[in-house]
Amino acid sequence: MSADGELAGEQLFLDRFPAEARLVRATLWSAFVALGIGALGGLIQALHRTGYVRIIESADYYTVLTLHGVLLVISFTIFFLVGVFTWAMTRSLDRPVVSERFSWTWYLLMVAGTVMAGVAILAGFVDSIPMSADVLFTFYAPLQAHPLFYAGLAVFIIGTWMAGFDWFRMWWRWRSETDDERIPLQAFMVLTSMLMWYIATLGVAIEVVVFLLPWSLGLIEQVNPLLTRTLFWFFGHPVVYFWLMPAYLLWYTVLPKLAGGRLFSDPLARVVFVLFLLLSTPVGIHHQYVDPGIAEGFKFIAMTNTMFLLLPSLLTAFTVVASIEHGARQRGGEGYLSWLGELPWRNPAFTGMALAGLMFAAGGFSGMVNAGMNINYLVHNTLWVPGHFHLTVGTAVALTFMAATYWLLPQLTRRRIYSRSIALLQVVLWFVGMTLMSNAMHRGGLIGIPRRTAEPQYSGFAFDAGFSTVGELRLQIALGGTLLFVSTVLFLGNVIVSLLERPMTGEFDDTLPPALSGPDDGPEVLDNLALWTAIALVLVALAYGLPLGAIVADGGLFGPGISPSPAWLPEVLP
Ligand code: HAS
Ligand code: CU
Repeated sequence: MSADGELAGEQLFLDRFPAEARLVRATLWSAFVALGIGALGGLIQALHRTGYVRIIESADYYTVLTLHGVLLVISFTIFFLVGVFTWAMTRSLDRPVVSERFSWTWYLLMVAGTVMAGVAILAGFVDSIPMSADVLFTFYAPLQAHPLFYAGLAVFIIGTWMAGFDWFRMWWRWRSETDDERIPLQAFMVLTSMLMWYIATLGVAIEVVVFLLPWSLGLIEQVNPLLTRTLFWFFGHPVVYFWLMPAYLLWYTVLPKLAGGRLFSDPLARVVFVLFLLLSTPVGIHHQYVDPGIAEGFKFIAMTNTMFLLLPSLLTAFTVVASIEHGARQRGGEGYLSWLGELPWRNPAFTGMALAGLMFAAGGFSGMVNAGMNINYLVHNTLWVPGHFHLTVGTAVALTFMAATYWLLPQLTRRRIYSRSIALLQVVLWFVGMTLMSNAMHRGGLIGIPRRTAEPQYSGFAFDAGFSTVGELRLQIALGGTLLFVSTVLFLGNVIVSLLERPMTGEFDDTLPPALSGPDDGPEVLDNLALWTAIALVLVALAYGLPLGAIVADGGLFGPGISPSPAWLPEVLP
């Protein structure tokens, strides 16, 4: 075994670790169920908002939007990533999970949490059930959901914490047997992502358990909305890197192999993950530039931290593209750019991930625009922001996960993908659909079209302020959204039909080559997880201590609060 935990020329993952393969399959199937339902919600919304097809009442728009958001950005992404992380830990440490029973426990908790939250959301469609959770995936006060929704979230998050503990235990066991070896790269990526997640979820755990759940149960009368918003964004920014880091894990460790090459630099990859651990959390206030009640200075600090946080992604762009180029040159590619033609574009796993990376370059750019305090005022709460996150989580992450499925499926099920051509068409359709939809969303945002509304037109206000006609943007959004839905159906259909195929015979090469510049080329301190965690905690305390203190001092821990019921209106308004 190499330092990177690579096993050359051995059996499939499924043969070496049957129990772990079963668990990973379960997490992936759960992710795909969430993807299917969530995507349907997306189609309904895109057609409703643009006015082409309206099968729901506008009053139900937020129920659909919450279903779409929660199922896709919380259930689909996180179920998929716990599968990738389990796969990556097992294969890179070359050892099974410590206790299968424990692993299935966290998986079942995550399922239970999703079902609880899902039932609370779906109940919103049925008027006779006095339950709803139309609070969107940004579930802060003053919107209030049924307690079942918050309880489901809490159970789900506890499941992810236990999953992280599972992987740490694997690593501790490995460590006790191999004293001076560097942590294999994939394991390093999983552990740093989880440390980041533990810090980030402190915010949402306090928000939900101390404030929102007791409030929705009626145990406390009111909450401080700004406090719950701030605690939400304490988690709400780093969660985006929790989705992104597994995609990066795949770009760093699988994509170079698919391109026919090797990762350019292992130490650089470690630096990137350490930077995410350090910087992901102390930036959350960049979602609150327009919130009154947070001093401008704190917002400025969040902006500065955000600009530093661009660094790991810029490093990734360099390292991953360099690795791909190395692959192309290994395959005979030459010239400044003509090597691009030598890449394995017929391989859907490669093409999907490469297109996801290309789109992320655009999504990263719109993120930089969001992050600038003054430009943010222009785009905040407009359609620009959904444009941004459909490129990031909706493509960099989602398309990478779908493309990775084409590579993981044979290792996990011994079934070949039913149709590589359909798979190729699927990833290209996603790219085209998203180009149309996100481009129109960004442009719509710039001319002032708001986000989060079923009726984006205000009477007496023309949005087409010289940019383009609103009609053209509407058409692009509806068409793009429809293509994305078709792409999802092709993906799920292809995967399901693959499972009905006969088990494959012959070789499937699931080994991963070591990096060109290996871990020993970097300083050992990179692997000092305790040190990086301590620094990360200090940075969080510095970024959040004073703002949170000021919010509590001004507005009280549990008040003044705003009740969601209209009954308070006459008291507050003159
Ligand atoms: Fe963001 C809002 C700033 C990245 C997700 N973001 C959101 C929301 C979501 C989201 C969901 O500062 C909306 C939340 C809500 O509902 O209100 N975001 C940033 C910045 C980055 C960023 C600075 N966001 C992400 C990622 C997400 C995500 C990643 C999900 C996964 N975002 C913001 C801000 C807001 C915001 C403000 C608030 C807006 C508002 O007003 O409400 C950066 O991390 C981006 C860095 C990225 C780059 C790109 C590097 C390029 C790479 C590509 C390499 C190419 C390859 C292909 C591999 C600098 C790595 C090679 C292929 C070949 C063929 C060669
Ligand atoms: Cu953010």
